[in-house]
Order: sequence, then C-alpha cells, then structure tokens
Amino acid sequence: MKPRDYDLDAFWMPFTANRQFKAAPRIFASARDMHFITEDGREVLDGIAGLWCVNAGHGRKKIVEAIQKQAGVLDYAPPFQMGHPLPFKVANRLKQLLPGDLDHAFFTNSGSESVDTALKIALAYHRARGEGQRRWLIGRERGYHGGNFGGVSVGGMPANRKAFGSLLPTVDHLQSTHNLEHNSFSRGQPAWGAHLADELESRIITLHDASNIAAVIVEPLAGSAGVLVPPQGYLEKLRQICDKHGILLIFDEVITGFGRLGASFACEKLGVIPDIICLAKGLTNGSVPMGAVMVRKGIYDGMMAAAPENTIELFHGYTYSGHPLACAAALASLDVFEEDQLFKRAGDLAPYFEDAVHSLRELPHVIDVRNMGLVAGIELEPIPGKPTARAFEAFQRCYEKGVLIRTTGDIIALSPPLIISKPQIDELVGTLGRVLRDMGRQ
Ligand code: PXG
Repeated sequence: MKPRDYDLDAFWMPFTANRQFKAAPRIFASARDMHFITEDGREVLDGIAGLWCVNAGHGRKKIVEAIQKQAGVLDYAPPFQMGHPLPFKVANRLKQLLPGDLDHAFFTNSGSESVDTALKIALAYHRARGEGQRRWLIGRERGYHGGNFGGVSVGGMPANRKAFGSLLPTVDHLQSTHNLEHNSFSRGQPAWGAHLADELESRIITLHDASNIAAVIVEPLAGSAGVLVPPQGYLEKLRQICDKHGILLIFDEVITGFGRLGASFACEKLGVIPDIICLAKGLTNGSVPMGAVMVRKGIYDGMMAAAPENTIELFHGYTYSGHPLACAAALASLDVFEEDQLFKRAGDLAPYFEDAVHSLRELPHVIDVRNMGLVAGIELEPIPGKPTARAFEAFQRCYEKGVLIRTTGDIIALSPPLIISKPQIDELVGTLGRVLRDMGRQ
C-alpha cells in the first residue's frame, strides 16, 4: 500500500469512535456494484448499501454520467423565487411513484432536513387552518429521525439525546414495539403488538389532549435502532387514531423508501398511507445528498389557500433545495430503479434472504433474527458489563474477512444493495455466521 498523503487528525468523524478509528483506520478508495475497494486494494462486499442508501449498487454508469453532464450545463440555480426544470421533474416522478395523494414534494439535502421540514410543515399547516395550538409532536422510543434538533427531539435513541439537554419542549414518545419475549425470531411482521398503538389514545391524547397535538412521526420499520419490524395491525391503528383526532401521521421512510422492503415504499407495502413522508438516501442512490418531503394534496392546498395572494406560503427552505446535480442524480436513479425493476427484484429475493438470515438463529449468543424485504436485524446477547462490544467485534471480524455489516448496540443490521445475487447473500450471511461461530468458541 502507498503511504497516505494526508493526516487523519483534523477530520472529526461523525458517529464514529474517532480515537479507535484513527488508531486502525478502515479507508475505502473506490466502489463498484456490490463492492468497495479498500486503500490497500481489498474487495469488501457491501452488506449495508453504503449506509442504507446505495440501493442500485455502486458507480452506476447512468447516474455517474447524469451528474457529470449536469455539472457542465447548470451547476447551480437559486431555488428561492427562481426555478430550473429539474426539481419540477423530480417532484412529478415522485408523485407518480407514491401511493394515494402524496403528490407535492419539498426538497431538502438529507434525511435530517426532511424530518425537520416535515415537523415544521405539520405545525404551519395546523396554524394555517386556525389550529395553531397544535404544537405537540409525538415520536417513539428507539426512533431515529436524524441529527437535527427537531429529529433528535422526536427521536428515541438515548445516546443521541443524552448530551444535548431537553431539546424541543412539546414532545412526547410512544413506547417502542420491540419485545423479544413475544416476538423473537419472527419472520416478517410479528403477530404480537398491535395494541401498543392504543397508547396514543389511552395515555398521550389523554395527557396532552388531541387539540394540542400536531403530528405523530414514526419509521414504519425502525432501521437505525436495530431493524424493528412493525407488528401486524400496529400502523393501521396509529392511522385510525390519528384520523379520529385530526392528528397528522408522518412516516419517516428515509431507510424504507425506494425498494428496501420489496416494494416502492413501506406505506405501499403495508397499505397505510401517511399524511407526510420523509425521503432521502435511496432517492439519489446515495450519490449526491438529497432529501424530499412528500405531502398530501390537502396539506399543500390548505397552505396555499391560507396565505394572502402573492405572498410566500411557507417560510422555509435551503440554499441547495432541488440542487441541479442532486436532481440529475435523482432522475437517473429513478430511471435505473425502473429499468432494472429493482423494487420487484427486492421483493422476489426477500424469501431467499429471509431463509438465509434465519439460518443464523442457532449460533452462539444470537437472541433474535428479524427481517422484512432486504433488511434484517440479528440481535446478540451483550457481554455483561460491556454493551456493544460483541456486535462491534463481529463488525471488525467481518470487515477483515471482506464483508461490510452495520451494528447498533448489540444488533447487527444487514441491508444490502437490491442488486445482490443469491451467491452474494450466501457470502454475506455465511461470513457473518462463521464469525459468530468463531467468536462463540472463545
Ligand atoms: N431518518 C431515518 C429513518 C434515518 O435512518 C435519517 C432520518 C437522517 O438522515 P441523514 O441523511 O440526515 O443522515 C436517517 C439516517 C445507522 C445509521 O447506523 C442510519 C442513519 C444515519 C446514520 C447511521 O443505521 N440513517
């Protein structure tokens, strides 16, 4: 390996154990299709689609060329009081792709911005309808909604909240649906747990009053917290209760969007249509940062109708909303998804993937395996007094053997690009299995 021509110290790495990493760096130099190549030339099978985003695999020619071409045509155009063709085109493509009347798109640059935008739209919409007292935002324990203040407030990952104080004041949380006693080793949606949605009415609405609540935000399938699959009937109940009380339901589909669950979006797969949906990651196949918030027609129309003519209806936006390069990447990515029929492919592969991951159930320290579409969580029993250490060791050993997985706490997440082949599923799960078996012997 050539010596590095840069120093590692100045870059403060996100969500990373900086000192540990810099002592033994893991550096990728390039990527193609299902693989990364490390700085020392090793191939690493990508078991997590980068970070749940490279759904069509790395370095897709059509996407690369679209970005290159766009950079030479229009590098930037201001998005406020000015336009260029591409965000209109992306909005129309998304409108066609999403179910129901989720047909207006607001563009952001990340999942975190999509979440904060969605929460702000919910507040502004109620205010525009004359119900400005609806300020409470309801998240869920173990939810992850990005790193910005709104998203961390409604999020429910304790470590992400601990250092930052009490955050937004008018936030409450539903309990998590995760329950190993009832649901361990479920395939697809667990049978137990629909009743957990009743807490929205029995505790949260009772406590705060529905007239004060703006929105409920959940990931239909919680990704970052360790692949928590929604119990059968749970999301349906949330939808019913929100409808009954005029509360908006927001789905954060930053991970579940664009084919991950074997359908275009979780809302389509699970048959529950939210009022607002947060997107990012797969929208550009991870290639250029971009997010989107899709809202139902009534929300957009309500906001338009409430503002005086010739005035700005929503005082919100970003310098890079609908950036030309991001939009070019999104259009090309949506083309690739369609041409390759990737969402269907993920659905067709899901049973094979499910059998593969459930073959790990008898391995040492495995206390749960759960899955849906092309995503799986494998939960390990923590080493007493050393939470996260066991899963992190599995991550390191897999990496040494040429396979990239992701861990959160003592849970391993697998979410490969949707182009993965059956032999590559065998390699991914087989390598993880060997690692867990070896670790169990020590
Ligand atoms: N919502 C959800 C559901 C996410 O998974 C975000 C919002 C924020 O997106 P941005 O683009 O702002 O990062 C995410 C991001 C992990 C992991 O370990 C997952 C994410 C980010 C970092 C780590 O699984 N998802």
